[in-house]
This record gives sequence, C-alpha cells and structure tokens, in this order.
Amino acid sequence: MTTHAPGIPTANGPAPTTAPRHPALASADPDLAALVVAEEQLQADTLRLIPSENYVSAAVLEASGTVLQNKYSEGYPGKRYYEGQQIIDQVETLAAERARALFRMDHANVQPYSGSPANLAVYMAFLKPGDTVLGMGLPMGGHLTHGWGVSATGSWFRGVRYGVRRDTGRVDLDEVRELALAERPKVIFCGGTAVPRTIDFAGFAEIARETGAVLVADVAHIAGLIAGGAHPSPAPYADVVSTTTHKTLRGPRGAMLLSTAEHARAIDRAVFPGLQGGPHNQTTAAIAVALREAATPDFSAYAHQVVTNARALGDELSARGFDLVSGGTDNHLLLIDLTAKDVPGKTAAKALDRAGIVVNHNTVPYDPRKPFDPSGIRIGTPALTSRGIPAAAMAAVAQWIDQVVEASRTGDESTITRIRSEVKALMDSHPAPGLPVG
Ligand code: DSN
Repeated sequence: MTTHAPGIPTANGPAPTTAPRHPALASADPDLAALVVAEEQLQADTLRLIPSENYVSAAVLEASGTVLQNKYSEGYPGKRYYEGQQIIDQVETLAAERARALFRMDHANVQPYSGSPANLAVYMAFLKPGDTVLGMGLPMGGHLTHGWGVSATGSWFRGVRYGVRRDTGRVDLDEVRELALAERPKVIFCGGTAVPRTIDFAGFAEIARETGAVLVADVAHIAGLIAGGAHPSPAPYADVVSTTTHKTLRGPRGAMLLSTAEHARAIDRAVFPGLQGGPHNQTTAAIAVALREAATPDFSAYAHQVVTNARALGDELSARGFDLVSGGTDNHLLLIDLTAKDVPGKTAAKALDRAGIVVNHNTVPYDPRKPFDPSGIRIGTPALTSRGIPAAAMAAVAQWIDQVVEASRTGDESTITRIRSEVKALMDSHPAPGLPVG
C-alpha cells in the first residue's frame, strides 16, 4: 500500500513526478497533505463497516470545500445580522426546501452543526433545566443526547430511560407507555445509534399524544433509508425529526431539524440565537447537494440495497453462530453479542481493524461488561453498498469476520494478514465514490 502523495517527497527519495492530488495543500503544507492522502488510501483499501459512516460523492465533497466557507450569516434567509447574503440566502433556502420535500415535514432548519447540537436545540426549544425527557438508554441502543447521565442532556435535564426486552432485543411500547404515564416527560425521543429494527413511529406518537409530550424522532442512522423509501417515514407522526446528514443520507458532516409548522419558530429560535452562532454555509451547500442526490431513483435503489446487504450479512453471520441482538436486522445495522464466541468486543474490533475490516466495539443490551470494553461489535452496510458491493459478497465478508474473530481468540496473526490482502482485492474491484484513488 502506498500512502504517499504524488509530488510529495517520501522518506525513500524524491517526489514522484506526477501531479499531486491536492496541489495547493501539498505546496502549502506537505505534512498535512500527506495525512489526507494517507486517509484517502486507508478509506480506499479497507472494508468500512461502521454503520454511521459512508462515502460522500465527489459533488458533495466539492460543495463542502467551497468559498461559502468564507461567509458569516447569523440569522435565517431574509433576516440576517450581516450584509452580503445575496447568495447564501439562496443556498440555505434551497437546502431547506429540499429537506422539507424529501422528508415531507412542514419546516426544516439546516443549520445545526451536528447531531448533538441539533438534539440540544430540541431541549432548548421544549424543556427547562430539570424537566423530564424520556429516551432509550445508551446501553440499550439509544444516544447520549437522549438524556443519558454523562451528557449535558442527562445532567441538566431529568433523563428517564426505556430499553429493549431481554427476550426479543426490541423496544417494548408497553414499557414506554407506562414510563410516559408515570413520569410525564415533556419530550420523548425515539430512535438511537444501535437499533437494528424498524422504529414504530405511529406507536410512539400515540404515547406522546396520550401523555402530552413532544415526540422527537432521531433518525440520524436511518435518514437515508427513509429518504429512499427503505424505512417507514416519521412524517406525519413526529413533531420534530432530528438527523445528522452524513450517515445513510450520504451528505457532509452536519445535521438538520425538521418539524411541524407548529414547532417551527421554537426550533429556529433554539438553534439560533439559542445555541449556535453563524451556520457553516459550505456544509449547508453540501447538504443541499446530498438532498438532491437522495431524491433520485438511484438513491432509492441504494437505500434498499443497504438493507438487502445487511440482511444477507446477518443471515451469513447467524449461520456461523454469531448472536445478533434481536435476531437480525430490518435496516442497515447489526449488533453482535460476542459472548458466545468468547472474545470481547474490543479485542475483536482491533483484530478486524488489522485485517482491514473497520467496525466499532459496542455495548449490547444488559451487557455485563464496561462500555469501553463491552461484549459486542456494531457493524453496518451503508459504506460498502456505496461501493456497489453486492449481497452475494456477504458470505465472504461474514467468513472473514468469523475467521478474524476466531484468530483474535487464538492469536493467529497470519490469518489476519491473509484476510487483509483478500479484503484489499475486493476493495480494489469496487472503487469508492468520491475518492481520488481506486
Ligand atoms: N457517533 C454516532 C454513531 O456512530 O452512531 C452517533 O452519534
């Protein structure tokens, strides 16, 4: 594997003669340019299975590196605190209109810097410190910002948590209803970061209406599946939809808050001036591009293929004795309890990384181990599907995972080395979008 940029001197000799990939960067800061090129090569050569990661298109990448970066624009289109917004207003309006149309919500705010600030804005909009929020517990698959204790959302607000059933690994709406009736939260979050099953937005909405709570659907992980019609939509059930833009949606690192007309003003005021300063306009532009891409038939086919690949991978892993939380998946994500394999999640994740298969260690529901050294790993198919890797390849992927997990138990590094070259061959045959290397 070469990790050197053309044009950049290497430890072994003078610069290659071909043009550098990032000429201005290579000239101004060769050290940083070399790191960027090395990361490009790493992303090209590895099987990236982290379910929250993806490859953006060249167009999204280009939009996020434009001179829109140079502008300050506190406020909203037509109501800014700075002049010179003739173009920026159009960029933000375009992004917001595309978001509203794609997710069929009345209102879209495309300014949140990322998912955690977006969710914090929800608290700014609907709660006062000390008020109660009901969300899925972090070890059960929820997100830190759904009221978990170590997050500001759990220390400034009163977090109450629902989980998944021990026997099914799925959310129990009876438990959610009981908690909501007993605790009377102002906000209920549905969704999470390690949820392999369809979210029942209608069921959550019924509980929110019954208990007078605002329902927030955090669809960060599945936004692209929703956009592509491969997961039910939270519209018209959720009052607010919170999402990042860089996971299955395949946009830049950013976020959006969508809402009903009733809550539009509260959401906007919470994002600015409540929580943030100037929006990152280059990101807004890239979000607009990603939303345009996500409205195409090609993207819908992609979203369905993500699910097909995840199901195929789940079936192949189950057949090899892997214990999948909830028994499988409805979406892009698999949560695997490695207890029966006698390998801790972190040991497995590090061995897989050495084999060129990138995953993250993850707690599993009712995990007896600590969060930084848990029992499971979390994997997903958004990035590999962006490379056009088909369901037929999932048997090989499952076999690699199986062999590496076993090798991590026995200390068999030669198997890990062999698999790294097999992984690289598959990656070479399916170049990733947006990368200047194949
Ligand atoms: N860090 C994201 C994830 O990996 O799911 C959630 O914020």
